[in-house]
Amino acid sequence: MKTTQGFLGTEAAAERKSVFVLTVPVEESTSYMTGTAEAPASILKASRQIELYNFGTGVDLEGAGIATVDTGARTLEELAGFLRREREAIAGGFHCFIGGEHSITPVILEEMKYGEIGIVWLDAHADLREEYLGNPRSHACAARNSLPFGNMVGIGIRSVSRGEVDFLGSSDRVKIFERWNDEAARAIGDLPGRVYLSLDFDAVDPSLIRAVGTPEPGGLTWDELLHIFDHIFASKTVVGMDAVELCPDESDTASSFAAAKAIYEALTRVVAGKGR
Ligand SMILES: [Mn+2]
Repeated sequence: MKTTQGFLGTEAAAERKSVFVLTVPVEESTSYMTGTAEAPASILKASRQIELYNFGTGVDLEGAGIATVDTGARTLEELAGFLRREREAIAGGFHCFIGGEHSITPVILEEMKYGEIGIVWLDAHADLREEYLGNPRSHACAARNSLPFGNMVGIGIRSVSRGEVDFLGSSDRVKIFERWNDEAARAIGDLPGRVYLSLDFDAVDPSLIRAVGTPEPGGLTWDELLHIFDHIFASKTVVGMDAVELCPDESDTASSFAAAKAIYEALTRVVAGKGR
């Protein structure tokens, strides 16, 4: 397992790795705009422009022990293989996986074996299809395929198929909300004490992050995203997270920067002692 200078330009000392940022450039089933395999590199590059001192929270990430690991995984099979080999090596820290497409999440949940968890799913789309374009492991099925690992609360979701509405009506394992509100907060409260956070960047309004595969207007504001992080990290033990589906565009540095900053805001809360 090779660590390099990476997220935020930091390099963790060998003895102190509290956070593993793992890059996962998997792109197998993208259905609209392509390029999410380039997201980890674009996010790492943008992250080097972020101040290590977080003015909003007062937390300083200097020396926090953030190790960036290139999984080298281009396919879901390669990701599963990497996690089987390296799970023990990264078990001591918090995991933040940077995709790549959303189909990586159920593979992570299966291989990391987090035990009893709830799942917080920030996304524009329900991702609850049984199969999409003939592919049961498509990004459009990622939430459905994650349900065996824990009950789920989806937030920011504003694009749902008729079939998914029927499934939601028949399942007590998943609740979805278009906005972040008291009802959504209560639903998170009903999840187990340990949760996994999956952030699809299209959950955020495209006025903030436009470079995604399927941009949907009307998403979460920046303040709402930070409130969700505050709520989850304060009220739950977050066992790990992923951040997926950016499709970087060289002419749109704001999207890559906002994506990097969103990850930074979450990791700030981990380092502040509100993670696992
Ligand atoms: Mn998604």
